[in-house]
Amino acid sequence: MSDRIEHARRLLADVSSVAVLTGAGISAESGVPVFRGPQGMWNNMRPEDIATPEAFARDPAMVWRWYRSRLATVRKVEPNAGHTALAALERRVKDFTLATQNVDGLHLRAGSRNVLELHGNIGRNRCDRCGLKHEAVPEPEDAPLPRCVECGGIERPDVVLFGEMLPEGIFEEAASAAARCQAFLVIGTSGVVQPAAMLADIAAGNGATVIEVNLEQTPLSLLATVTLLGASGEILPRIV
Ligand code: BV8
Ligand code: ZN
Repeated sequence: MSDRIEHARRLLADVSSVAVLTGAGISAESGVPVFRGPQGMWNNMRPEDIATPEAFARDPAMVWRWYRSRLATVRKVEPNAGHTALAALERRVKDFTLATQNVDGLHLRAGSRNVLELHGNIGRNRCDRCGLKHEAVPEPEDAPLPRCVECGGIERPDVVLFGEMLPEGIFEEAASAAARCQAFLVIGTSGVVQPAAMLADIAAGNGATVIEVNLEQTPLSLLATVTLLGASGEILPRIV
């Protein structure tokens, strides 16, 4: 592993443009459960049943129970060494973009600046009727549905559910960063969710060096110049 770490360090040494895609795996060591895989939280429920607008329309209380429990977890945890390593890398690289699929806000809390939250942020509520957003407040899982102070509409977590478009312009900005970067880091993602995973294809297609950090091989490993198998909280500080 150490020669792979050395290889990754060399690949990162003199680049001036870096783009990063992170997934749930980078927050696992902070104590935020991942979605898929052995400890995946989606092993006992299907994303299509919970994280979809249809599920929210059918049973908003059920969706809120899930998101409220996740928000409670996110508020209790801290960024880990993987998050802080990426914030340190950003300070060293002229052109740095971090696109995350995570909705836990941990990259921002770790000090990362140019963060594109592809799937939104669980720390914000959004009115399903008028779109008004505000900071989410922790509530018991079975509290009444949150209502918008402006129009009385039901509020939802400000996240992108399956079948929904990503926030306006966010993916385009991430795609142009992936297209111009010299090095693309893909960290802690199973690479199954689109269009996020496509960012790795865009980077590789434009000749970028792709460095993957994950516990396991993923469909994106085929694109990687080097795949470092292990925990991102241990590996990232060593390559940054
Ligand atoms: C869109 C909500 C439509 C917020 C999420 C076929 C059938 C049906 C649908 C589709 C299809 N093909 C494509 C689609 C569309 C769908 C999709 O991609 N489905 C997949 C599942 C097949 N995509 C969408 O619907 C997107 N919208 O396409 O719009 C459209 C298009 C045009 C016009 C109109 C409409 C919206 C996608 C966003 C969905 N919302 N979440 C929330 O609650 O979080 S996605 C959800 O999965 C999370 O955001 C999560 O981040 C994301 C991806 O998961 P990962 O981050 O990769 O996490 P995972 O657990 O899977 O993997 C963790 C990895 O880390 C593992 O590999 C593990 O080994 C590793 N790991 C663990 N610990 C560590 C580690 N690595 C390193 N260190 C560790 N310590
Ligand atoms: Zn409203």
